[in-house]
Amino acid sequence: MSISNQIIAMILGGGAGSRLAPLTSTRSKPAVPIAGKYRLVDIPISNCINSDIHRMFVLTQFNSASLNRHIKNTYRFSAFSTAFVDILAAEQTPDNPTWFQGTADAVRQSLRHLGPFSSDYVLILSGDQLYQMDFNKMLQHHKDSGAEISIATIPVGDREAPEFGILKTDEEHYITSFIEKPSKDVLGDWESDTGPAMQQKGRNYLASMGIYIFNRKLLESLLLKKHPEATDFGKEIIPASISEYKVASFQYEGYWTDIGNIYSFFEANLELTSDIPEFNLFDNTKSIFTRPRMLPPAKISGTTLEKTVIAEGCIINASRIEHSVIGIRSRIGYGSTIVSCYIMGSDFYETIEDLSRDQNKGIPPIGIGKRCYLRNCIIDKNCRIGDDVRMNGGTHLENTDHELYTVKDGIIVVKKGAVLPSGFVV
Ligand code: ADQ
Ligand code: ADP
Repeated sequence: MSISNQIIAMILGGGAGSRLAPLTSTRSKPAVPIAGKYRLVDIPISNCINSDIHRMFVLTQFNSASLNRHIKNTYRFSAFSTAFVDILAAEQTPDNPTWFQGTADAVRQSLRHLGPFSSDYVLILSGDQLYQMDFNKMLQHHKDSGAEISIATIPVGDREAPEFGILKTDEEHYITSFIEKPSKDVLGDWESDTGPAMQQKGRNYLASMGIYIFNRKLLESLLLKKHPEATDFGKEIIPASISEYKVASFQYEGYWTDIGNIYSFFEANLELTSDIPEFNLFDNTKSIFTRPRMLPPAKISGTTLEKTVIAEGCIINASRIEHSVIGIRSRIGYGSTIVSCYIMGSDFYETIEDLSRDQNKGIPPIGIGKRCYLRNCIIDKNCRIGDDVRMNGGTHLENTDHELYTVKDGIIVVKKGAVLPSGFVV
């Protein structure tokens, strides 16, 4: 039987989304734009498609128009295939008046949608990670080792370890103990033999990547019968299962990064500008899929470009752009300098009439005006930034939430559709 008939994926699209605010204030987390032209949800979906897993549910806390539009317009499969990507938004039902309480609760409330589909296994994925992984290898390992639950794991160093579930295994790679987000003072007890290559990099702890394969019958019985009140996998279901079931660790050593907060999201986007980015968008066999938009090629004039990624449909006349990702349909005016920024771009072009109306009303057109200086910024979609605007992000700025922008960890995040008048300074 082909893999696509054996397994169904459930992608955890996000809880309240507060860690990525304000990017998540008008859209659900899976719809957040990354790398200039994709959305967060394209990563796990593309990994599934590249692994021949064609049946996917995206579990999200609220049903946003942009997520629905993106999924509907992007993942259209042939009428002769059984493939689908369905969004399951938290819904009130007579027996459950609440939102998803956590990851396990989100899966529990969505189990009834699995009902009619044949599958021996359920793959559970996080929606906020950047990686390219072949889940076939993990499934094969799961079957070969006779596991009932498998967790993908990655060696990490002591700085990151407290952010993850950390575990220990026996010689056969079965997990013998697990602790969710250990504090620094107990870390010493949690070191593992991660192999010489990883040890050399100081990566001595095995972290859960939050990627699980469950035998479907066991998942149903755990969530519905044994632990009907449990809300989380990391805090409850996994720790309670290791002594009772065969829980295997599938060790992965490729690039993987969690992009759940503004700082890691910013870093992961800008990392794409390295000479050889660790997340490889230029790989023939691991394409990241997204909506084909039929945009014109980018048009650039008079700009010095240094380590910059530019998406389709841009019109750029800036003086200098450095260490930045410039998203679809971005417009950047003469004399502007952009350093270490992620500019998401815009959803549409303004017409000549729109532009003259903007001018009459005295509001800047969509895009970035002339002679601006932007550093350490994320500019959400459809912003109107006037001329001579200066935003110099960095750790000298305190965290703040202003009507038009937010500062988090030194990064200035300009809110979607914000209008920054000429001369605006942060
Ligand atoms: P966290 O990422 O901290 O740790 P959690 O906040 O539960 O765990 O989120 C896991 C994923 O589920 C994220 O993609 C999140 O957006 C999503 N999610 C959370 N609540 C949700 C909800 N109510 N509805 C839908 N989606 C929801 C987990 C594990 C750790 C592991 C790390 C690896 O618990 O053991 O080390 O992932 O990143
Ligand atoms: P993309 O995948 O290109 O990012 P989205 O579907 O999220 O696209 O966004 C494009 C959105 O912008 C669509 O809802 C589209 O209807 C909207 N849009 C297009 N032209 C205009 C316009 N002139 N004014 C406002 N919204 C527009």
